[in-house]
Amino acid sequence: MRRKIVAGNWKMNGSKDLVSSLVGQVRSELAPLDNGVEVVIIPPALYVSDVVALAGSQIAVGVQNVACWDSGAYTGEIAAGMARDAGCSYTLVGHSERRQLFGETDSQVAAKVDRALASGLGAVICVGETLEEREAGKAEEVVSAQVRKAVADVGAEQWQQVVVAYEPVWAIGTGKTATTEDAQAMHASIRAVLMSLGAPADEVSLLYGGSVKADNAAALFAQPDIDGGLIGGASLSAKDFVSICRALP
Ligand code: G2H
Repeated sequence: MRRKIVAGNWKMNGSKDLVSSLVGQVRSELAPLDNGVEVVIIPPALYVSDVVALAGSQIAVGVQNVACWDSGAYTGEIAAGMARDAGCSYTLVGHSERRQLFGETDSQVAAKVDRALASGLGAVICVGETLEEREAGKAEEVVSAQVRKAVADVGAEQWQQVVVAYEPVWAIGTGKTATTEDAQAMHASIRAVLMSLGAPADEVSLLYGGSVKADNAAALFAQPDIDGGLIGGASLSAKDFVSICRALP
């Protein structure tokens, strides 16, 4: 049985005020929800403890990034073990904004996955092609290579901590969404890649991300290989985020 997950990535947005208004509202509106969805809130790291304090048992908390190292002279970095210590259960790894704006490489992504899993965090590994790569017919090749490199060191007993989020770069924050058919095709291809690597691919949750909204979530989540979503902009509204959580079958 694969976990159904909706994770809200706040990116560099939010405030203490948003934490207290949004988390409380999401928590109370989710209370009667019985579709088995695992809800994760991923605020900026400075607000993790505030979200943890308000989240209750129905909402898990994550960080948006962790370091490649466990500790030491790495000013400004946050270790996976620290995120775990602060109450996080997940971290994003390799979000396209990290790859594109901060030059994060496939080998750094693999090292972060390794540190996250060793620290007991779930790693939401983000992959996705650019518009140029899609138009050149290389989307599956690019995404497959990203997946293979990111999970190269995952141990047989660690797969239950791995989640893959497919986020086509051209769909992020742009209002454009992949068609349900294209999204499903890529998710099926990612699952096939995981299977070819010897992973228990049917048990790994695959999320779609990129302009998921309250009005397009249900169609995406109805696809057989889409197990939930990674939500950016729409996760900053309690009403929209809860609607998306409810859209899972
Ligand atoms: C993709 C997504 C969340 P948005 O980055 O990671 O953001 O939903 O705003 O496109």
